[in-house]
Amino acid sequence: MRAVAVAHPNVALVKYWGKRARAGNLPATGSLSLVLGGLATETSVRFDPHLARDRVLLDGREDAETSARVSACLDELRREAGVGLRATVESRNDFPTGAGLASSASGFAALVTAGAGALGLQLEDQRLAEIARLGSGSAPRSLLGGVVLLTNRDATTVCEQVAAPADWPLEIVVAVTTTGPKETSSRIGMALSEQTSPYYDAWVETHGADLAAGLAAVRARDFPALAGLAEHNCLKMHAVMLTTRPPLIYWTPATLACLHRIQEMRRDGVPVFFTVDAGPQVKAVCLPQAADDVATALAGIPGVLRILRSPLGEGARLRANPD
Ligand code: 2P0
Repeated sequence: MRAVAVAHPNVALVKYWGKRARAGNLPATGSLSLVLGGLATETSVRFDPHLARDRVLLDGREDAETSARVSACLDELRREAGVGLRATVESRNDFPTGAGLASSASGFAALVTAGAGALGLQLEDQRLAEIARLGSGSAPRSLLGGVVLLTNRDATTVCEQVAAPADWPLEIVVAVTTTGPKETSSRIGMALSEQTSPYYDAWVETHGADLAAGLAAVRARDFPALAGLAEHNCLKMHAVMLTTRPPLIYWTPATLACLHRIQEMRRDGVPVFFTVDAGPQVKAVCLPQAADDVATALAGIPGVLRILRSPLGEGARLRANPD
């Protein structure tokens, strides 16, 4: 009753910030994302008749909030399988956790994949996406690979692959500007934005048009169109964050310096654009021929601690031969 799964974090080009309903953790909007195959989370789930409660170790540490979310996902899997067994969950990331690199997305995608595998469940994709969503609204996007569209239909989450990694080989250069966990989690930050930002309603109202434009740009492999749209959507989300009370200022000076540098490079004809999530890291999305220059330019910016590089990756999957 043990299985191990691997999943990759994802970065949204048209983002999710805010919920339609807290019950079921239903996002207010759809989103469009890239899966980062160069970064990985590996999660082992072992159901054990001797355990009185679930035990969750994230990079070797226990954390009550994450454990409660993990148990909520496992409860759904237990219900599907008709069992009451508790589980030991061990999850490791090969990249900084909780600092705006979507570790919860890859973590919960790997969790539900391993959990379903350990219980021998063959769930429909949509059901697995719903269970992953309870843990993290962005996790369903890491169940599939390449470019992924998440939409809400009634109260369900539907994910589809818009392009496989080989269809459009984009590369992502991540500039890490801090390595600690962020001060305000996405879940708390979103609730504050919904309640206090005067721009929140405009964000939701204009989101459908952004999603349609982003999708059209991906389908047409139109890099300049995607670049303009993704940067606009990112900055619009940060406008909501900045106008939240208390304000959510996720950027560092190095974050902003990277944004300026990336815009400058694009003006000079380099195929690159930025996106930034609920943290200070900058993700530069580029065509592969530009990746070396982009990595060198960002590495030279004061305050950039580390550069990570990633091609597009595959969706969550079980490890065939776990040790
Ligand atoms: C995104 N983020 O679309 C946006 C951009 C953060 C900024 O999806 O509350 O950590 O657990 O559903 O999954 C963060 O989402 O939040 C997120 P919860 P989650 O990538």
